[in-house]
Amino acid sequence: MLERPRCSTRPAPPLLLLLKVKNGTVRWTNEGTVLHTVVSDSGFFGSGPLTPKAWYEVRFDSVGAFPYHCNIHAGMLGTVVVDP
Ligand SMILES: [Cu+2]
Repeated sequence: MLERPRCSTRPAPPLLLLLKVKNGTVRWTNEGTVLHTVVSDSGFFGSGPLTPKAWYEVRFDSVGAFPYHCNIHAGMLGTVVVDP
């Protein structure tokens, strides 16, 4: 378990999804007004449709880069980067 991973997004944080990191867990919160999803490009994790204000959490136990996207909006991309 990584206690303090440094997480960031590339190339830009997905609009309307707020990234919050605590104790190795990343939480995405839908700050918009329409549905979004958070789906790992590799299938490692995936949320269902998130309604406004709904959130989804994933705990990262290994270092690496984890690209993800929104299934609903093609331009919504991000990468969680977990450093040792
Ligand atoms: Cu979306």
